[in-house]
Amino acid sequence: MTSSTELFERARQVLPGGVNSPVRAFRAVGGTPFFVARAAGCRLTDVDGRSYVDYVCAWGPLILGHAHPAVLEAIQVAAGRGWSYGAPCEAEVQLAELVRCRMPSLEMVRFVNSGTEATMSAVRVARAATKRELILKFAGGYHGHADGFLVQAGSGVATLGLPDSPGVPAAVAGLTLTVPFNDVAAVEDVFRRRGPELAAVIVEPYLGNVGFIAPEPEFHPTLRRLCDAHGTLLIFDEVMTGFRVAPGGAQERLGVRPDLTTLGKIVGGGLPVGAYGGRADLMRLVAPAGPVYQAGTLAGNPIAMAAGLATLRETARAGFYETLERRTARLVSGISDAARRHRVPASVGHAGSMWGVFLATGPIRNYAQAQAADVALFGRWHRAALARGVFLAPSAFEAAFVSSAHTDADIAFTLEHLDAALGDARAG
Ligand code: KE4
Repeated sequence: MTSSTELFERARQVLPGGVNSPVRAFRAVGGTPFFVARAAGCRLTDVDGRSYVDYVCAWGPLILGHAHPAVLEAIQVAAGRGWSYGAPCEAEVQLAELVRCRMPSLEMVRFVNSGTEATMSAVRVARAATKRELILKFAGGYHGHADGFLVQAGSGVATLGLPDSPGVPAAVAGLTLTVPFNDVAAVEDVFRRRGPELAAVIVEPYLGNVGFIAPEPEFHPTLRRLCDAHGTLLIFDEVMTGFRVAPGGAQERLGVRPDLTTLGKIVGGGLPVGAYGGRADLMRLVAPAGPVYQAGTLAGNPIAMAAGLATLRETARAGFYETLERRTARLVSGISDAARRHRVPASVGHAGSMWGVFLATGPIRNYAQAQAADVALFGRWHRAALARGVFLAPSAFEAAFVSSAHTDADIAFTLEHLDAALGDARAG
């Protein structure tokens, strides 16, 4: 019995499913999750001494890889000054100013502790500003676990095949309309029928919680146009894409300016940070500047702010994003070639260093089509890859990531072993 197996048995006695977030339980791919002993660069090492090239990257935050020296030093220096003040500190202002510089649509920013807090708060602001209650999201979109978002959600809900979630009142779920991603006609129909009731459209600009699905060229401009025509606010949920798919996130890459944006993951460098921001007239509605209440004991935590600042500053280095995109393109191209050699239907995609592969014939343009992916084959591939030292997201319905710590040699190692693992998986 491995130490991970023993730890997982103990964990299941005291933590629901043995984990603190469902996707970590390996339910969708089988096997026992490994328990991490330490991490550095692009590698995780488990309690049994096995190491893995990591493409989960803590589900997105670690664009620099694990334990980056600049982030480690920033955390250590900040910790030496105390680690929770319950009062403002300069780092909060510095990070907010840096976010605004990188993403100018965020004229004002509020820091919270998670992506979920960011999205639930942004929707509250939108409802207050418009005095409307309905929101529109997209099937497979995952915006955290607040009640109103657990309607045809992605990520763990999709991974575990859950019919949304018990405990969400019908009255709350009924305020969330859902249509397929990339479906312009369906969006136009919703606005035709319910436009005057719509407070906001909330969208992952690139779907990353069903695997990786890119928007079609007319999709986001249509959302922008219809929101403007109906007084509805456009919320870009950039928790995953922010600072990932471009220096200024998806809104820079797509050239579409949302009214509100939510952030998480990279903005905290792997520490618990979420943020929401946008038009100053909207953000001035947030207490204590305005009447929309939102608060948080640990919001703006000085260590988390320091980690976010160090991370964003490192990503500002010349050529950072170009190198990441080049390596990611090489990885997905190699995976596509391997699938072809093994005669496995596969559809790969990436934007910047966010990527995904569906074991299904492409193109995949929405969640319904993504569900055609061969989940059983993906599970066998995941396990075979893990045995060879490559850690893919333990779900056929999650995006993956490349960090600046992944070298060309790591990509070559990965392609060699993913190819062999796919052969093993196909052999069954
Ligand atoms: P958190 O509350 O988990 O910090 O953020 C929620 C969230 C909101 N919006 C988007 C676009 C997101 O991707 C997320 C969280 N992403 C998942 C991974 N697909 C988190 C992983 C997990 O739940 O363990």
